[in-house]
Amino acid sequence: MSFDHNIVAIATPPGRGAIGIVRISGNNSYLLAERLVGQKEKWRQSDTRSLQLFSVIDADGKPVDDVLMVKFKSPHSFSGEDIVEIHCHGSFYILHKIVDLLLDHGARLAEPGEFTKRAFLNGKIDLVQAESLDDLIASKSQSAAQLSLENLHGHLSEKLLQIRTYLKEQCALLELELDFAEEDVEFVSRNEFIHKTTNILVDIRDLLSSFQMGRILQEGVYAALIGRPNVGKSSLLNCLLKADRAIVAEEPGTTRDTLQEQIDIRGILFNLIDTAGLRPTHSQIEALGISRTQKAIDRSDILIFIFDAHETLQPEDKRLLQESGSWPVPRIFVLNKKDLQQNIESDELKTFSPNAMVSLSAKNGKGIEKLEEILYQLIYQKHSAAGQTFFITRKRHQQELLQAQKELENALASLKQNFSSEFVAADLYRALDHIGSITGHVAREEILNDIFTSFCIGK
Ligand SMILES: Nc1nc2c(ncn2[C@@H]2O[C@H](COP(=O)(O)OP(=O)(O)OP(=O)(O)O)[C@@H](O)[C@H]2O)c(=O)[nH]1
Ligand SMILES: [Mg+2]
Repeated sequence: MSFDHNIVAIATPPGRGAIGIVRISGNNSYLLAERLVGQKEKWRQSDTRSLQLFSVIDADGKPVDDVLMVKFKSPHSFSGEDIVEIHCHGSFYILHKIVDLLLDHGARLAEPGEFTKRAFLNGKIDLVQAESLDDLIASKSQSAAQLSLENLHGHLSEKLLQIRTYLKEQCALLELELDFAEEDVEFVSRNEFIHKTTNILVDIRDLLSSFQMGRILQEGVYAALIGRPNVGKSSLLNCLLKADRAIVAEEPGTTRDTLQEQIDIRGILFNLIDTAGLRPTHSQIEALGISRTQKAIDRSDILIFIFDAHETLQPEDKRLLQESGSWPVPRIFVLNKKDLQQNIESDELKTFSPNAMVSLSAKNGKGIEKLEEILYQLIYQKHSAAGQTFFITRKRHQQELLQAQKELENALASLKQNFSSEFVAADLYRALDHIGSITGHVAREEILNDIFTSFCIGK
């Protein structure tokens, strides 16, 4: 596919840097680059994929910068078109000057994600890979980067392709049956069809159940720190962060708003949420804070309950414990203030069956590694127990898979009720469309726009 316009953008992040990169993609990108440099013949003769030194000049022939430039020849480039990268010095002025010169020479500014959109439209990557690229750039932890890279390499796409291939074959056979309707032949063995479609449904269910872990690995684990006022929630947040982030004070009810910070524990990202202490209150502000705590609890993948071990269990602790019995996420009990005399009834706490219990001091940091180990193990175990090899990471994938699942269930039901092949085929086609939307084999304009506009410019 060829596009009229040659697009240009700065590919490196804003700010001062040793090097900055400007990228051009399009049929005439070599020519545009030629207009930019003094040594035109050298540029024309230069090999692809090899960096060479050039001098960029402005309209009056004055030098702008000494740069390294490289050509990538279509179709062996990221976008599938001819690409030129200009590696200049990372000054705001120079980068923008080079872009301005290229605009004067006939390029236009790239829209967000336009390089990747071209890669997709030229069949270099599918939509899942395009999204993984965006995720990879945004990744903040080892697990997120690893997962994005696997999906970028086509791990998930291959699985979806297998499903699509099977569905396409079945659709073709069912259509053939319709062509020979008068002769009453069956090209698709009903038993085999039921067996294979059931297997495909299992694959789809596995993919659907990978969503929670996929999201956790990608976005990080949400873990709220909860407990009654003054037990040391904010102190624990600071201790885990190794930074003085939240206000800590002797006065109960210090934290009013929720406060979220990220930490990396052995390659897994955790989003820790410090919350307002839970207790009955007449203060309107405190009540608002408590309702935010409730929201933080609802969105958490793990809950960290904090108790003041220097004191006995208070009615507020007990109320919270009772309430939390029905919450469907792992709960860790932290017995804080280990440095003081211990008065808490830890045996009573055990009767509330926490997933783990740890005694520590948020004040001096003793025991904090144990909590980190517990947090890591909880996620690691969940991950390995699930035994998943493919992960979907986006709501979009989940929604399409849910629809495909529904259509396949309908197809099976139609078949079991001996409906004619056209009904079964119609269900299969719809399932095929939903799977195809994930990879972009069936592409709707608004989906493409949604995906690519969320990219950064220059990608
Ligand atoms: N001795 C001791 N004191 C602690 C420890 N952790 C917290 N504290 C003290 O307990 C008091 C309350 O700590 P915070 O971290 O503000 O408690 P909180 O749970 O966030 O309180 P609210 O925001 O009011 O709900 C402060 O005076 C802290 O210094 C600890 O491990 N040992
Ligand atoms: Mg606090």
